This record gives sequence, C-alpha cells and structure tokens, in this order.
Amino acid sequence: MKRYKKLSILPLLAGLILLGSVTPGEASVYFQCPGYVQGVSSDTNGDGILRGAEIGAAVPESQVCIHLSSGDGFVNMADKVLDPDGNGQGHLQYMFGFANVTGVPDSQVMNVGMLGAEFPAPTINVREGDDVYLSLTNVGMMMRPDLFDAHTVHWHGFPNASAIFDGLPDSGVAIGMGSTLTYYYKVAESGTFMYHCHVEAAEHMQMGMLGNLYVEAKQTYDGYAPNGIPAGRLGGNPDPSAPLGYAFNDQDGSTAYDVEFPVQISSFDPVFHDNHINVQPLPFADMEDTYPMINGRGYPDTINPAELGSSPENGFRNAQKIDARIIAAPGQRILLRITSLSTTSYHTLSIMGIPMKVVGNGSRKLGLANDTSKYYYTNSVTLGGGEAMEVILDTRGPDGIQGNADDIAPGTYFLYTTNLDHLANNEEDYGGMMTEIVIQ
Ligand SMILES: [Ca+2]
Ligand SMILES: [Ca+2]
Ligand SMILES: [Ca+2]
Ligand SMILES: [Ca+2]
Ligand SMILES: [Cu+2]
Repeated sequence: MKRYKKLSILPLLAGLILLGSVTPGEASVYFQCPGYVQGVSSDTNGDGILRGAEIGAAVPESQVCIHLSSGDGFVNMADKVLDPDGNGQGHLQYMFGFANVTGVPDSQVMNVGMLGAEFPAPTINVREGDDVYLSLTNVGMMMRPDLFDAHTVHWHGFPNASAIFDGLPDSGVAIGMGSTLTYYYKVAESGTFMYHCHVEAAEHMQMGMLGNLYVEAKQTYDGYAPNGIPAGRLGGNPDPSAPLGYAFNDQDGSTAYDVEFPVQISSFDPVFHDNHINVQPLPFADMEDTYPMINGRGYPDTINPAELGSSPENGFRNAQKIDARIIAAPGQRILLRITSLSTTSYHTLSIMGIPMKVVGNGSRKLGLANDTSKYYYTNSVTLGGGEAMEVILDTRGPDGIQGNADDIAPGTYFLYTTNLDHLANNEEDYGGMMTEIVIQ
C-alpha cells in the first residue's frame, strides 16, 4: 500500500502560533561575525560562506562566518507516487534539518529558515587553520508547534577544543526555539568530517539533520616546499598541470585529486517520518530504513543534476540540492569523500571496473606523511554510521600513467550498495543507494 497523508491547514495554524510565540524574530536572531556589516558584507563568490574580504577589508582571509537555521521541512523520495493532486512527485517526507541563511538580514532569517530544511544539510567547506564563527538560529518546527525541540551543531569526529561548542546537549548547550548561538572553531585538522544535530540524536538524525563538513588540507594552499609539492589549483596555483587539491597533508602528493565528489550515505524510515508529523515517532529500535540514499537521493534521482524537493508543503523550495553524479575526464584522479550518517545500518559500497584506492579512514590519512604503504586497493568499502573514508579513483589506472593498457576506459560505471535490499526506493524495487560514474 502506498501511504500518503493529505496535509491540512495545520501548517498555517502552526506558522501563526509559532510566529506569535517568537515575534519579534529580529530580537532573537543574532548573526555574530567579527567585522560583519549587514548590507555591506557579501558572499561575492557564491560559495555559501563569508570569508575574509567578503566580510570586510580588514578581516583576515582565515576568518569564516556561516549562518545556519534549524527547523523542519519536506523532501521528495525517488519513487514517483502520484499524490491526490496528480503530481508525479516522490513520497513526501517530513523532516528536520538545516538551511543556509548566511548573509540573510537578521530580520528575515525566521521567514527564510522556516520550512527551509535541506537534505543533506548545506555542506560546510572550510580550510585547515581557519577561524570559523558558525551561528545557528533555531527557527522552530512549523509543522509541529507543539514541539519545543532544541537543536545543535555537532562536528562529528572533529577534535573540538571546547565542550561548550561541541553540540552535545549533555555537556554543552543546545539552542532553543527562536534563539541563536554562535559556535567558534579553530579548524586544526583537515579531512572529511560530518556534522549533525546532537539533540535526541537517534531521532533528529533519522529526521535528516545531517551534513558534510570538509576541511581542505593546508598543503592544497601552501604546497610542501621541501619535497617540491606544488599548491593545488583550489589554493590559487594557476598551473593547469597542478592537481585541484590534496585530501591530506601527505608531503608526497600521493592524495592529489583533480575532481572531488561527495558520497554521503543516509537512509529514511518512511513510517518514522510519516508518524512524526502527526503524533510521536516509533520507538527508535523499530526503525527500518527503506529509503537508502546517496546525497539525500535514491537512484535514479542520484543522477539527476537538478535541485529537487520543491513542493507546496515547503513553499516550493529546492530542499535536495546535491546530486550524486560522478563525472571525470580520462586521466583525472577522482576523490570520493565517502561518509555515512545512517542511524540504522552498515553499508557496503562497491564499484565494478574501477579500482578504489583507500587513502583515508576515520578522517585520518592511512599511514604517516610521506608513507603510502598503508594505502590499499579494493572493490568495496563498508561504513557504519559516523564513519568517513577518502577514496581515490585514478582513471589512469594503477600505474598512474595516462595513455596505456591499464587506463580506465571511457564509459559509465556504477557505484552501488551490495546490501541488495537497499537497491530500492521503499516499495519500488529498482533504485536506492546507487549512482553512476561517467568517464568521458
Ligand atoms: Ca564566499
Ligand atoms: Ca523528540
Ligand atoms: Ca595507465
Ligand atoms: Ca528490508
Ligand atoms: Cu535537532
């Protein structure tokens, strides 16, 4: 049976109640960012964060400011259920999540953030050595005005110096509805991390408060002089033969990549999500995730380049902004930043036809700097919730030289889970945790 719950006037009522309870919104929204001038500071390069000169002329380039909102919203799954209005959208899923409101005037953050939840959450992409000021404003749950849930941002796996900013409500602070807290991080380590809300973690993570946190290695910006490793193009090196960047400070260039892609494993239990909008969720032990996803999508939505997830229920906002296509030219090295934020399962990801070189695990390089002996080749990796792996696909083949017999032939390859019951979008049997790698 397909389940579809007709939504009622509840959201409108909810909104009115919520607005009434937190108005004036401006008083409780406070984006703290040293040097920031509202209306003057601007995200000129469009990467969703404010850095250095974007904030102000005197602000160092290592200072970053980000403003997220937390609340609820809706996404569409990849099974194309016809709803009563005849729209061919996937099963609508109620969710909790984050949205990026960086640069939005404080007076408008409540309006922009409400029902703005994105899945995955906006990617936070910063650099080793940065000073990051991350403000989180809890805009409340539009659909559940009876819930007064707090939210937090927890940088998973990240060596946070301060418990108060670690996002664990037990040892730090959580942010109540209508309030803002500014987290400060000295970004001391590079690697592939994740962030999520840590309030009632099993529930809020199942509901979708999951994002990627990538810290670019210092070597990408500075190179490594004693060994002649050039800075990456991401770090401003104009040399077209330089790599885009390095996964780690490897000191030997062995984690160089030319293109990089997120591969975020997650999954939803539709019964948990459906119940959450009306009553109470199931006992956590009963979670059964039948929507396995990569980057918040099931196949074939994974290879749809468009932003998805706009519906009347979320005010026609694209809530699923990250596709999962992996595209490279022959000769390029592809960095896959694989993370799992599943709350229920281990997942095995396999690629047929392209050897996977694992260079990092648990947000750490395998082996010390200048040591490639711990890297290994495999055709599958298995990750539990909270785990990360850096995998390089070298289209030049294992010999690292383009133009000979072991090169990866141009064509379409598949990245998919070998948990075969997860190659499905709930009751639709073909889809789920799969995407395509196109070498062209
Ligand atoms: Ca920017
Ligand atoms: Ca709860
Ligand atoms: Ca080769
Ligand atoms: Ca099953
Ligand atoms: Cu939360």
